[in-house]
Amino acid sequence: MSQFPDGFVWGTATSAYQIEGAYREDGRGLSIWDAFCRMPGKVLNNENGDIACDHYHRYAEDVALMQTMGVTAYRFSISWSRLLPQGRGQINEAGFAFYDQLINSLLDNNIQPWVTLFHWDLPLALHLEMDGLLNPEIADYFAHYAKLCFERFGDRVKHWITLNEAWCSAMLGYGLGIKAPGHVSTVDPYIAGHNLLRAHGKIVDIYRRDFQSKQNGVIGISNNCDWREPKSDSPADQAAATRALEFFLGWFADPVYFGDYPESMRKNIGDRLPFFSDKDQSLIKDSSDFFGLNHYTTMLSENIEDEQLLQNNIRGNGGIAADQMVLLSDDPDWAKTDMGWNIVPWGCRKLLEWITERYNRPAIYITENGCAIFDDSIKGTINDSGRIDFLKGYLQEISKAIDSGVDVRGYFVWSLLDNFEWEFGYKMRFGLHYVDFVTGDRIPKQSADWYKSVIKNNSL
Ligand code: GBH
Repeated sequence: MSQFPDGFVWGTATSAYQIEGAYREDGRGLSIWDAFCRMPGKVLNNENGDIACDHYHRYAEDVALMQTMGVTAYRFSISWSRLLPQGRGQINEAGFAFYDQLINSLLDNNIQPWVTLFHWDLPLALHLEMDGLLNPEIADYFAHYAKLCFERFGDRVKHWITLNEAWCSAMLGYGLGIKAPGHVSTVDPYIAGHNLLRAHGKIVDIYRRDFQSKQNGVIGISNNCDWREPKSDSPADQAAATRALEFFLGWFADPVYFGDYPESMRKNIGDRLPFFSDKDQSLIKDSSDFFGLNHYTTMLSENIEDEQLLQNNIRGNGGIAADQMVLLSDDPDWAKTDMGWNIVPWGCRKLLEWITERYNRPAIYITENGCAIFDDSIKGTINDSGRIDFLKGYLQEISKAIDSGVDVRGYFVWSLLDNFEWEFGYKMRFGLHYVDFVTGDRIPKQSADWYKSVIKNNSL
């Protein structure tokens, strides 16, 4: 049996574009995802988030689902262009009203709101008018938007996450172009990532200077990282695995904990990797009250210098294989989810131990973990034993990590609902609840019931 510490936070997570819908209602402005989805061929079946789970209209029902499971926290993101349709300037009161209602309804049900300010949906106007994340000034607009959120919601919201998975915005949005805005480059991911870190630093500075002491909340960043296991015992492969983790998690966590990018990145990327000004550095270093981690899978890492092989090794590293000089692969014995992602629970433990060691034992919240897995629907009940096995396996390893001294304080299942899974459209279902996208009906899967008992017992 795995017993979790007292006060362990049990939650679920979603993001605005993936669930809200109501994309043109009540004054919402467009985001880069609204535009990206309209480019034929970018999203499976050319689907989009116009309606998604219609959470904008059905939020009360969704809060009730969480209340039934007994979660103590809900992580959702705010749609920037719902509050500021142009990303700056004119504000949209209807947008604030929506989040006020959602937050109040969560609190009425004893569920703590964990708010992500940016989960990839940059206002389209900022992208078109000023080049989005490539323009250094974007950090000021992030800061302005964040300040409005603290002013309006900070009396009730005590947990803030500045950015979700900056790695994905930078690498998949500005490198491979498989996520919005669909930009392809080997230089720009590093610029986009740099400006995201600068934005994060400014946002945290504002919160700490003007709000934290009055509002008594915490603020941090959530980074994603898949575990990298050396393919062999050779020192070269061991070093390759470390390098792969530095290029993945170190890219964003090293600046936040140490004030600069990992040495290995400087060495391999050269002058394509920007430098922090002293001012930026002082804002970014020590800018997270907790370590937010999104974790999904594991791959093997092999040291390799053949450019050609590396150029084609896109999966798992977003096309920067040639910068890392790491070839990623799968162990054929590993089972996979519907996404084709390897199911390797011990990889999660090793990653937690790696973080603990490298960043000097931070308080870690796993702000996302979950899977898309075949759901067998029989007479109105959804049998997703595969998901239960997945979550159980990962939670067991998390519990082992805690026993060995890793400070994990909470866990959020991705996701509360089946939702718009970005470039995979509605095909990939990550939810604890099944969503019928024709009627909008929600049906709890067996995993929702199972999660309820885990929460109730605070143990597996
Ligand atoms: C998260 O990203 C997002 O925050 C969330 O919005 C999304 O819905 C959810 O996960 C599910 O996708 O193909 O073997 O190379 C996930 C980040 C980064 C995890 C890439 C898997 C690639 C595995 N992902 N990684 S592989």
